[in-house]
Amino acid sequence: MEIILANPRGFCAGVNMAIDCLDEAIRMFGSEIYVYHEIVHNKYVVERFTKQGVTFVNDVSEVPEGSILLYSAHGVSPEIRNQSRERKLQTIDATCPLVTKVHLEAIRYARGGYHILLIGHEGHDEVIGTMGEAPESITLVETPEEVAELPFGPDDKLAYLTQTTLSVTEAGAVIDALVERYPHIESPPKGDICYATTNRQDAISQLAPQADLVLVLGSQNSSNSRRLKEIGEAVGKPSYLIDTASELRPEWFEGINTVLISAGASAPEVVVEEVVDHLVKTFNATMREEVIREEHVHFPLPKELRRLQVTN
Ligand code: 0K2
Ligand code: SF4
Repeated sequence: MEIILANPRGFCAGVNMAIDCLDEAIRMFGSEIYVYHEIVHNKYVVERFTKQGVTFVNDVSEVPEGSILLYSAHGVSPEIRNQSRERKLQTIDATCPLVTKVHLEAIRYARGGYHILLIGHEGHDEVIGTMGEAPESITLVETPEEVAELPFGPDDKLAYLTQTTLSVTEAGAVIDALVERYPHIESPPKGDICYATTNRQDAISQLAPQADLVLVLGSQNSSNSRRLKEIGEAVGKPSYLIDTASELRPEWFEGINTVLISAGASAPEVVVEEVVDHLVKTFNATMREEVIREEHVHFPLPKELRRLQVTN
């Protein structure tokens, strides 16, 4: 058996920053720290921090007054920031700067009198945060079919934004439908699907044709990881999204010669290594890594960390 390791895979700059931020906060203040939602959508990462004593909450009211609350990589709405202020929480914002960029675009378009069509998945943490910036001025659109149902006229001032972790192909189909119906619709020049999402999808698209099976490391609630598995399926290969090597099933490998392995932006490299080790031990597999693009993106830790250090 041969393993192809897709590169880029795994942690992106935003996830690295968010995880380093929480590690640093624990080092500075001890583990009595609260995190609003999962720091990233990955079971392994969340369990690691839970074992260290961190508490993940879905509501600000769960956090004792005056405590430290860290916002996850997916960002939060202004309402959550207000609730935190009311509870006198000390907050650390680990939102990825590329998510913040979408928030700022939403604010800018809303102030400019535009109605925003946000392409994204209903109920996703990032979508809830972005919509919260201008709830009256944003409508969520998930599919090209929904574009036909929109109530806006040809002369309305419209703009579109997207969630950062969508399928480039699926989002493209929604954008095409929007542009066809509203040729004057505006959008930020560079788009919102981030470099890491794009690169991991491109790697699977390019490499899956060489494989008989695609394994993606990541959690079921991770949007970008799910999209990677779906690309494997779209290429016509059996594809599985798993958290750890313990989920591997012997029957998946019957008649399989080449396995492509990738990992979502929130999946740590250690779970990739466990899967590779398992395949090497079980099938005497050999491995080659295919780099389709170099990544050199790095985000600094949020400055509140230093400010809190001074005041605590
Ligand atoms: O892919 P998702 O947006 O569900 O989020 P994660 O799996 O946590 O990946 C990191 C991306 C966070 C923000 O874009
Ligand atoms: Fe930021 Fe993209 Fe990573 Fe999300 S997937 S945290 S937007 S770099």
